[in-house]
Amino acid sequence: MTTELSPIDKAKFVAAKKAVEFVEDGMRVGLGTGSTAAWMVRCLGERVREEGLKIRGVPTSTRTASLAKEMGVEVVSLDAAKWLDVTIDGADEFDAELNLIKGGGGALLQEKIVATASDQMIVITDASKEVDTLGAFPLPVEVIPFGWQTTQALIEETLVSLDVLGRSASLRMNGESPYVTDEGNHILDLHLKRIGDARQTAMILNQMPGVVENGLFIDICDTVVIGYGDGKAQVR
Ligand code: ABF
Repeated sequence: MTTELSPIDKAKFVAAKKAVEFVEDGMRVGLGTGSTAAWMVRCLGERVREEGLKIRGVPTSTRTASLAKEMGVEVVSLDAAKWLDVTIDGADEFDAELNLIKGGGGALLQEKIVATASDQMIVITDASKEVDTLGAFPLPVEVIPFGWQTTQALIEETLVSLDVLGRSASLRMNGESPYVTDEGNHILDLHLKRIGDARQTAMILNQMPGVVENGLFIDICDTVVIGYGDGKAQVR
């Protein structure tokens, strides 16, 4: 399965493969979004088909829901599952405290709801996403379409008082049109370069009326599985 993969894809695959070892029969599993999470869904599907593993998966996007069904993983809604044993998802950045930036794939809202409703969140990643301080990756913020430019202006104005280096926000596009999330919202990518106080930044952003959620995951992730191109994986 891995012979023809590039080193980066192999790293993602081995992280995913290692992480699905944490999944046990009968578990309710949050299924993340993104290319690394897609490997995890494929690996879970393999265990379902080959070992008869019985799980219920709660996808964090329509993309993941389609892939899970294709792979033979039973899909249920979060409300049907009520609470999850574990969520396995990718990330855009993680630091030494296992705080994260997520949402580059546009699914941060469902990802945060699902991860927060889980006993355990495992992040799967390659080593390139580890940082000393979060913020080089643009921070995604999901905003409602109504008055999004006013919300953008308010965010930019507020950033002046926060411990961040960059202060601009751009509307995420999908070709010529604004990107639309699964919940019908838009995404502003905040170019902060360095987020000195991630907890405060997350709190202040979420106090703004037009903001639905931000991509800072603080104290949510319990474990990070880092995959490497040589086929090794490290659990932290
Ligand atoms: C999701 O997918 C996101 O929260 C994150 O933005 C992205 C990571 O994508 P990939 O695994 O493709 O790098 O987990």
